[in-house]
Amino acid sequence: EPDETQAAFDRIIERHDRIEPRDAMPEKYRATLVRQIAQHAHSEIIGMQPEGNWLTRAPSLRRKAILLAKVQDEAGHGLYLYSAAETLGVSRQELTEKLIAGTQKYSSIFNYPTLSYADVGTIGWLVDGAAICNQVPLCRTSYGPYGRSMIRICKEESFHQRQGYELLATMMRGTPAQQEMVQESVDRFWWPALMMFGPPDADSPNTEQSMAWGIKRDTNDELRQKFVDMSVPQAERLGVTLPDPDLRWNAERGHHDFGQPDWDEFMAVVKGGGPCSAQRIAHRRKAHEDGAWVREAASAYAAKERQP
Ligand code: FAQ
Repeated sequence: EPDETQAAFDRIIERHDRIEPRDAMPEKYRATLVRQIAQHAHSEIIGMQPEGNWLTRAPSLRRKAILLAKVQDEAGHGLYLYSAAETLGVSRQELTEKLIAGTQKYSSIFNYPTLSYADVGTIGWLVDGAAICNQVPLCRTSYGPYGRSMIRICKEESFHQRQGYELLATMMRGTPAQQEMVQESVDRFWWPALMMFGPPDADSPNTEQSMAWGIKRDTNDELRQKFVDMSVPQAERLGVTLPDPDLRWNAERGHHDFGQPDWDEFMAVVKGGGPCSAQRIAHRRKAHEDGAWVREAASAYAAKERQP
């Protein structure tokens, strides 16, 4: 019987069709999805902090309203993703506890500080830009609930990316001090943005199996290349320089050649040694603990409602 179950699963994967929550699936497939979806959900939730840092200091009411809406969208993305993970038999509570305990990861990018208001624009342009590059193909991932959650998330991320680009374009039409602020921000975020795609394929332990299962549709290096190719003309249009002396068009390949991020820095950040890692987790822990009474009250109310 287990062989038959495996064969049914393999047939669905071969057809590029969807695995749904009630379908039988290998335990490792389920565990890989829980790992990736939880990491993705945690990224959205932790990702609210760097930009949230500027909510009270946005330069106008309009910019404040935009930023508030964007940060709220990220909370929504986190919740859709926790719901997708719950279809695999894990609870949001359990995943949050693992995040706080440091046994589950979130994207390296959110361990860097937001030092100037231009960072709000750069995060929209480059971080949401990288997120879209990575997530559009995930709309076709083999696990149904994950793929479906990606559709709306990608629409919102595209809007976020344009918002960031528009903010930077406005600053680039401003004073020399504003232009310098944008360039300084792009200099800090470019390399961490490239790291978002994960280690080079040769050092990526999960890519091969995740591609075979149709969880990932492209490799880390393929998506990184796509992101560089997409960002170069946008940088030119903005009038900013990308801080990579090796960046140039390669007519033979039909792609840009580019330098490598500092992979030792990446590994250190992934292991919890990023400049803001401790602060991000401490903040999340406090919010979770402060919210305990709300969860208790909601459960008590639900129990009362269930009584005949
Ligand atoms: N940071 O073998 P691989 C957003 C880990 S966008 C931290 O290549 P995989 C939107 C990896 O987990 C950001 N850890 O792994 C937003 C693995 O460790 P493990 C979220 C990383 O899974 C914008 C180990 O390294 N997006 O939030 C990173 O096949 C603005 C080996 O790596 C997603 O999560 C990293 N950058 O490929 C929000 C997208 N890279 O788990 C707010 C979905 C790798 O074995 C503001 N995820 N690691 O202990 C994916 O596509 C994949 O999981 C990858 C990694 C591509 C990230």
